[in-house]
Amino acid sequence: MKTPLKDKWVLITGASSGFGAAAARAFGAEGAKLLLGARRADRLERVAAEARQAGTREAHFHILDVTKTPSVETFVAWARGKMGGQKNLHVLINNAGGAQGQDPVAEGKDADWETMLQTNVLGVLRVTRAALPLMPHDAGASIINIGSVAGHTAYEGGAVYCAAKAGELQITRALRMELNGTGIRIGTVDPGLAETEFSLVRFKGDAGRAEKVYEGINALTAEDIAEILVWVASRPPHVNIDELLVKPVDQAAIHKIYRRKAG
Ligand code: NDP
Ligand code: 8X3
Repeated sequence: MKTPLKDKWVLITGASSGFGAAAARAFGAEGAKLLLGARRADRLERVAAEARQAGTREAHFHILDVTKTPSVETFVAWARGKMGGQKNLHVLINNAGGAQGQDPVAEGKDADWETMLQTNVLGVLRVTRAALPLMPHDAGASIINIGSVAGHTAYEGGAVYCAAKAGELQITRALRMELNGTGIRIGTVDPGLAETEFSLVRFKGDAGRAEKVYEGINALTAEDIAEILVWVASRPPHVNIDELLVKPVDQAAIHKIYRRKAG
């Protein structure tokens, strides 16, 4: 039997845009109760309103910076308060992250490297460590980490982002073993090219360069991934989706991309 999501608490990091925002709307449509975090409060407020419109009675948000342990601890303490102090967190989605720049290592910037490792690797560790004590055992609870095709295959200019997502994959695998016997499920959903704000952030606001990444292809959408996240969390409690690689049909491999000509 499917694991119901109605009235279950779902915590989503990086809920202010892209996959996280779409996940908030999708879990909201299932009637889940939402705890949303990211750095941009104005965007979170808008997403929480959209999630309520989609169907949930409860969509709460709070500032979160996953690169800072005190921010993560404050956020999780807030989340515990919203849940009435109960050990009631049913789904944790570690989604906050992204890439910074696409420089070869020889021209890499310390700040870019540090941000990528802080968000995609240490952020996942910090949030998971803080949230695990809020997750019930043997009740079909799930942790879903967002990885990437980049964690499976390297590409030029992607050394640190690929290393970070490979790190996320290995953290997920280690946790899968550490959690064995608790009934808490854990897995990673690893998308290929998806048109969100990912490339705009990577290229620091250069919209033209960001658009080129998706030119001529039918990229994944944030909604495609959100639908998969709902599916993963709602499998029967004895079913663990360990690792799911999801690519647009136009992306057969990291560099093997079919692009339609304009016009
Ligand atoms: P977006 O840029 O649209 O969303 C990224 C989200 O992460 C935003 O909500 C942002 O919120 C949040 N975030 C970034 N840094 C922090 C931080 N320090 N603390 C808290 N939140 C943070 O991109 P996507 O939706 O595409 O990205 C979501 C995840 O999916 C990332 O982990 C990314 O690496 C991964 N991914 C993306 C793919 C793609 O092609 N789009 C493919 C595979 C994986 P804010 O700025 O408000 O803090
Ligand atoms: C994002 C996918 O190929 O741009 O994780 O690195 S890619």
